[in-house]
Amino acid sequence: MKKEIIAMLLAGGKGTRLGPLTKKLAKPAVYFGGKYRIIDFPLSNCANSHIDIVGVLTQYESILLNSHIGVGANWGLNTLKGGVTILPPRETEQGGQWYRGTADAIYQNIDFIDNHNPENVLILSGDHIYKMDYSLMLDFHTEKEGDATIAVIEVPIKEASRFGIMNTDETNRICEFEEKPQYPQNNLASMGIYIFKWSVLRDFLCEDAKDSQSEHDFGKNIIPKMLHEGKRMFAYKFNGYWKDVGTIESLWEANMDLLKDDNSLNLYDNNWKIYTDNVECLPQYVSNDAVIKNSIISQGSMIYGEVHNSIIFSEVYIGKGTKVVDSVIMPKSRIEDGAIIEKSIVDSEVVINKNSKIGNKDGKEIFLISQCETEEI
Ligand code: ADQ
Ligand code: ADP
Repeated sequence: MKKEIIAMLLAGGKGTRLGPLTKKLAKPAVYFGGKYRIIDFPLSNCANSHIDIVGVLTQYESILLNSHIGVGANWGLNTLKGGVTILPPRETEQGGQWYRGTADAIYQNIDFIDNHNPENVLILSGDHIYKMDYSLMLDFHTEKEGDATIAVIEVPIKEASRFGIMNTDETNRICEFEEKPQYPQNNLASMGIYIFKWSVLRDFLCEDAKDSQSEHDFGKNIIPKMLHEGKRMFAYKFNGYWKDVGTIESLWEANMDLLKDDNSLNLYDNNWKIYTDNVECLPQYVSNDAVIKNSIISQGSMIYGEVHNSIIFSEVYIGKGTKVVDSVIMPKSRIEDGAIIEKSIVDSEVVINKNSKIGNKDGKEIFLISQCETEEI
């Protein structure tokens, strides 16, 4: 029997722009929002959209990601028919090689997809923070009888060169597409979320695999080729909160967005929960002298100092006389007595020494403190 749709989640990128945060961790495994990892968002979206078969394509530093995802139980995905399958590059009869790009990662898993015999394939990225009902995008795709549908969002024009940018006609059919244009003419950006008719995509992937000039990338190769060959490609407009957290600055901003009054991501929405691997921790403790304002404080943390407009992950220690402002402190880090942290991201398991001062709340830059080094971004 034909399945209407399955999802393939690309989680293999190195994430070099996140600096030391991804030295030992794949980008999708990076911490976010006090208790989550980035990949929890697309996985929860799949579960909430009733997509019950998800292949996760991993590659770079994938061990931690594998143990976090497991069989998908935290997202309720293992109890459904298919569940989550982790798909690292592997040896086959034809030999084996690393995924050469996003399209190659899907190409190397053609058998997995064929086994499920889907009408459509949803391709997702492991590094976006958003809540999205993919079933509405599928309805749009089906209604348009599209070969491909790309989710799009308007971005500030000064950021447009970081994205795939397109032009559409009045029926939302895509007429032009350029991957990361140097001088973007408009701001309609690809969110890197695609629904393809599988039979069509399959042919393009097989062609692309033979092309030695290709970088085997959806944005650079597959989408331009499909458009060039006149395929029916549509843009599905998304109006909610969406952020590509590929840089330290955007990761910090997305965390800070959670603390805004008008935050449209809303993690407290019971109709669209974001699930994660719940770690067992002690309750948090807040001392008599502690001051906490507009912050998210996670389990097992101990607060003796001041925390303003910050995200504190689990088992963090904030010592006496400290001041943490506009910052993100990842699990198990210790801010020793008297330290001042402003506009910074402190990686997990880092100790900030007594009375040190890091960051500047009035400055433009975000400071990143990790175990390996201290960086000014
Ligand atoms: P980029 O953000 O540059 O552009 P890309 O580097 O292709 O995205 O990564 C997309 C996803 O694939 C990430 O989750 C990454 O981890 C994963 N990935 C990268 N290489 C991989 C590999 N070899 N194997 C497995 N997974 C891999 C894309 C589009 C743009 C669009 C933006 C939106 O190309 O058109 O605007 O996403 O963020
Ligand atoms: P960034 O652009 O921040 O480095 P991305 O996740 O977008 O992060 O991926 C960057 C590049 O790393 C991509 O071009 C991708 O092809 C490449 N890449 C993906 N997997 C690996 C890997 N296992 N080892 C090295 N590079 C990889």
